[in-house]
Amino acid sequence: PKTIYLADYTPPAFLIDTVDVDINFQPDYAEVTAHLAVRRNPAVAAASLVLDGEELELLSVSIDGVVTDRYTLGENTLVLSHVPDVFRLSTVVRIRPDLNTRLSGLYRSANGYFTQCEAEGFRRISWFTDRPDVMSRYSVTLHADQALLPCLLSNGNPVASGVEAAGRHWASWQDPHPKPCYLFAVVAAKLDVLRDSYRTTSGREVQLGIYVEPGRLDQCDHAMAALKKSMHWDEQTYGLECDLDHYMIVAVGDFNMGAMENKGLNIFNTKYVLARADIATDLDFENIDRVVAHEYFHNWTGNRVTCRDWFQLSLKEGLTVFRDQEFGADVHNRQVARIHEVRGLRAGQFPEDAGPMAHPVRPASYIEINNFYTATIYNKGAEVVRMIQTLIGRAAFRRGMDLYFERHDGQAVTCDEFVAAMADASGHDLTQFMRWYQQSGTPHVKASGVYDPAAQRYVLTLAQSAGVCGNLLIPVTVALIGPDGLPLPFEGSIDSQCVLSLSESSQQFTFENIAVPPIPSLLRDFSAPVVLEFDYSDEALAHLLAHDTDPFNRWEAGQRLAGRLILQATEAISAGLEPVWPERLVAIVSGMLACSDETAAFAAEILSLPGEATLAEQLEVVDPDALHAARNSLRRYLACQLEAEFRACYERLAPLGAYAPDSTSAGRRALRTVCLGYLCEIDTVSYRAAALQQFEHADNMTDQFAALAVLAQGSSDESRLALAEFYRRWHDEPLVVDKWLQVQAASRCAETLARVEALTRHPAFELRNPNKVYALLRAFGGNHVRFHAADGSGYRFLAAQICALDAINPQVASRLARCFDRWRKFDAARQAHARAALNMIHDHAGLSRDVLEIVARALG
Ligand code: B3K
Ligand code: ZN
Repeated sequence: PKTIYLADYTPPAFLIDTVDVDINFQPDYAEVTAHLAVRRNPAVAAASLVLDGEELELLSVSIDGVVTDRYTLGENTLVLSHVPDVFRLSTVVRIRPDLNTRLSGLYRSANGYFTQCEAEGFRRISWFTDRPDVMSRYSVTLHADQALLPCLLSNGNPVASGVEAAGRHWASWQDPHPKPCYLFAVVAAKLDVLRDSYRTTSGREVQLGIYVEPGRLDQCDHAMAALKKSMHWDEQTYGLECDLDHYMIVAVGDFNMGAMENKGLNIFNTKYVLARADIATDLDFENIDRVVAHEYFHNWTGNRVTCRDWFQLSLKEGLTVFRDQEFGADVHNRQVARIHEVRGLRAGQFPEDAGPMAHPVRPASYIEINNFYTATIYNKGAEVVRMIQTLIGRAAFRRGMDLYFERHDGQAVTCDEFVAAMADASGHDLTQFMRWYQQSGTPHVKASGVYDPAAQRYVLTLAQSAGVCGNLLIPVTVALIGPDGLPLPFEGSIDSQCVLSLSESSQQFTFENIAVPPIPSLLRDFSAPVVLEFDYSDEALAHLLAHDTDPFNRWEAGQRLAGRLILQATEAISAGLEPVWPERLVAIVSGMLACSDETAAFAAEILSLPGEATLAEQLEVVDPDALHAARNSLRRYLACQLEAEFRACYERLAPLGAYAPDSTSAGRRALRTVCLGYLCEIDTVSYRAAALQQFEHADNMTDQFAALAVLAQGSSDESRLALAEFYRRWHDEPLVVDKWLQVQAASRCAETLARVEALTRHPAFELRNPNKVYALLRAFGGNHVRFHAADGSGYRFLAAQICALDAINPQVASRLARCFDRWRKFDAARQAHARAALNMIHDHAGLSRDVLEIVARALG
């Protein structure tokens, strides 16, 4: 397969001003006629027009209305040489959406036909210059059977519709906004619609519609509310209004990713639309808010200003994740949201950045662009945007956004343009900052402090690990916490903190008039995506955990303390010793359990230990069994020491009334679930009975599923009973069945692999449905102790599944193959098993380039 390089970018040789598409849906194929108004790009000297196409059966090509055979068909290209400077190109192709199991391009799902064109799906619908810097005005006409496919939708505004012979109908849509073809969408399906409307500040009336499988309108209210909240938030926060007359969201059960921001016609995975208290958890409700907002925000950051090429993907994704994070923080709980973001970064992005798929936020090359919709592009990309805001301040950041839109509305641009707007609006020099876009890997920042009592001075030294691109510009937000727990004011501080700019390999920062020896609170609110090393004593961490005025760093101190103890215990267990736990923790945890309702969500975060994958990154050679045993031993220790406190807290937090997904009551539920989890570590009949009781009597999915998840960590009768009952109750709700699969695949039980293998043959599982694959197979691949089993059984199982899936859906297979990323962190015997499994995938006949790229990098 061919590697594509950023350095090879050249502007398009031809521009396409308008596209008229006609799609005729027939029972086992669709005929697509496209008329393109093509004109030579005066800035580029090129003779031939090269169009992209994939799995298209070409029926005809005409130039200015005259059928021609003067073209060359290559493997996935259609080349027309000696074309006029301006002409109308028409092509007719036949495609087979019913056979399209890749779910890229136009494909069939239960209720009809749907599209997914990002990144390169449009070429699976029609011949086109499939690249984001070719922007065109589209008009679309759809023809289909009226009874089977009553909803005919596309981007923009409906302009006309009518009936045809033989029970068929048609509809035409026109999108007034020029767009790249990756934002093209059509839907032809049988769907119900929830309608509403939104009036923008300037008075534009936007018709809103959420389209779902018939019978599910009662699961759409939350998504509709989220959409209206997002529209309002973007007006308030960034002065950005909706530019559309119609904004539609369509939910589909077969979808490779979460959702897609097609102009005016978002297509969503059902997982991020459908919700009702009895089938969706608090986390589901919150994720729906975030994803609905994310896709809506793309309308400005991605659609109106789009990417010049796919290397700039983070231009829209990093920025839009940052925006949805800020929205989530504003409408939910800012402190807890930030903690979740950092947990996600450490569990996903840091390992990615330390493994074979490490790449900069702006990659320099790729083989398959779909492999680069990664935690680095999305989440590290969002951190990079957040750092700009931290460095220049919120007001300047807002001016930078305004300037970015003023300069680039309607254009396809690069990350440089975004940073330039921020630099120009703020007066900051961000030249050095640009290295964040070029350099992969997680930087380490070493900090040390010296207090001079005679001079009343504290000197903080910060040093960064050298990267290949040189030193980075790293914002480090700092406060100094005194012995009484109060932050000490110092010169230049605002609210007793300041943002230090670390730009050299080592720098000293001096704080004067510091009357007492402080404990530094560093990298507050996680001001940069780095690993911070500071030699805190256990006492200092306990002090910060109790007193830091930055809630993120309070949580961080707890995670550091717990992480350090678990890693020490891991070493002890590996050496055949019993772990010992310091009593200090008991008082800390006990204090957290006495929190108020308002701080319950935060307490739940403090009491949730760092995960195994996150901790594994800190080990030279990972012993996953010892790590697992150590972490659980700490949980058991705390449960035994604080049994009465956990029980009291569990009882105190019993539901107060009918379920509502608001953040305060969600916080109560989260902490109550944490308590139940600890209590069940004691593994007595009475706590299992309590869990079963909660499972049976819960009036909402959050509490019901929490109890199931706790029980599923064991193989008791109660566990079997609850799992069987859950499936009996919910087998008709696909999204709930996903939870049932996922909770079994994530279980620490020794028999998990055997159970997952059996579930692949269960009627509830379907290899063709991405949600089922993620729920069962990817959850198993993320089950640290079971996937990395010493005998290699986990590796062999997943490798075989990846090969089977690759023939159906390479994008999803390739995401599954990422479970192998960290195989080199383990001992020689495990590495040998993993290598054999990877080789088996690598040598599999007909392997897609998607999976090949991942596996070759892993082995390489
Ligand atoms: N932009 C889409 C992702 C498309 C995935 C292509 N493989 C979702 C999003 O980030 O909003
Ligand atoms: Zn996005």
